[in-house]
Amino acid sequence: MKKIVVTLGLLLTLYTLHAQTNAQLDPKILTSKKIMDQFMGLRFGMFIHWGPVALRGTEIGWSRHREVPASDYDTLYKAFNPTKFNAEEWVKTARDAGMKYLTITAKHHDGFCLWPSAYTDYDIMSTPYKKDVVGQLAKACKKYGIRFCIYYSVLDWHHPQYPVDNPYDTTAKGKRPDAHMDQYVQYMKNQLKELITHYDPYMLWFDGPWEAPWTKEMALDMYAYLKSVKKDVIINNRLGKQFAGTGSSAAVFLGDYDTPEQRIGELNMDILWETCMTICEQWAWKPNDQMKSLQTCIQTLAKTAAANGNLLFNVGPMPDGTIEPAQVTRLHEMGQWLKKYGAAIYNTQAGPYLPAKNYAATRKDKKIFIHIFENPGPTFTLPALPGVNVSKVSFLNGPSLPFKQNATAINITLPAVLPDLNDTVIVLETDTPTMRIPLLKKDQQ
Ligand code: H79
Repeated sequence: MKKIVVTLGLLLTLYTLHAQTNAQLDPKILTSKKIMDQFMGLRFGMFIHWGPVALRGTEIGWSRHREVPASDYDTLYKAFNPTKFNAEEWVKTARDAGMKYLTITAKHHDGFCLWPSAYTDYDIMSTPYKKDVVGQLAKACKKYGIRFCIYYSVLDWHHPQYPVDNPYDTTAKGKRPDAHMDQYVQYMKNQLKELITHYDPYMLWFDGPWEAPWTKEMALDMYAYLKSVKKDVIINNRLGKQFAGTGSSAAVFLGDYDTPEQRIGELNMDILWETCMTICEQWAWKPNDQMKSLQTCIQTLAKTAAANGNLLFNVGPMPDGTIEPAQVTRLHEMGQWLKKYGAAIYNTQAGPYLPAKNYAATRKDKKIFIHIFENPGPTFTLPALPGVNVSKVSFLNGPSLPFKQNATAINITLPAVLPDLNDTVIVLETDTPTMRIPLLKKDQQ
């Protein structure tokens, strides 16, 4: 009897989880595995947070009504004139960094639209600049073979029909005089159709579904609508009310992949994810923002790939339309590393070793790539892989290394100075396709 109750309880739990996932959608509208595999193979993309707020150097997501009074914030567009903006320069910076896709904030929480929208005047055509930023980027991406993606915020603290205008004043919530969520959702659909048909994005990156006016039903309806406009468009998991954003272990979300923010996701071979992270501290540009070291940048990318995720690495361009030279240089340095070690990042998968303190692993075909983050000394010891024979060990794109293997360990002899102080990659060549090797368990490593 007890067993039946437990089984029933388990079934109910499973059913509830199931009902909250993509299973609520017609499977016919889900993005194909082939497209998702291709996307995950890209591994590295550029996120761009930009808009008139760059004139104040404060955060695009939450400085309106806080550091910047709304009356000031909402009129910044009148002075937004990025005359040095050159879409090809940005895209070349991304390509040079080894990035394979680019995601632009077409509309962030502040409601400003970086493209000429037929549905609002709060857009780039009302600025002195008067040129289509989204369109120029889409075109440049096409020219340079970078996949073009669009960020669009569900919540919009500027639009009069969206009920919340101020996330800080709880008494103001839902009290906008012209609030009309159904009409606002129609505005979203109009704009998203406009964006899809004009710019043909590879992916839509939603954000800000957490406020009360946006419901699960609206999310499901929007998802189906977008797929009816472009069947194969990839959609992240932030249309749904429940998105993990906190880690890849949560199985409950709507969309193609999970989106841990400002941290590397957890190793997961089943749930797809992309970490979004800033190159400095703020999403939008701020003067003298603290930039991450090259070592942190490279190791972040390697640790992300070694946890089976993508990295969407963010820059916030300046109000004149250029990316800070120091950031362009840092991205270039990452690209130089990728030129030599890209085979250990692109189109790889994580494992079979689990991410460790001073190393992490990726794999492809008959190769395991060990990313070394800290010099381990003259002998580097890895646990043996049950049933796997290592036939050769070498630096990636470098000389072979002496090694010995027995039933419990692989001991590799290293020179005193490693070729790359940020992440030296060692290749283990095996007799069998490495994806057949199960992930090691914690107690095996
Ligand atoms: O676009 C970037 C951020 O602007 C956006 N997501 C990434 C990709 C984002 N918007 N909101 N959040 C992330 C969650 C932010 C919450 C907080 Fe706060 C910001 C906590 C503290 C500052 C909200 C605002 C609560 C207090 C102020």
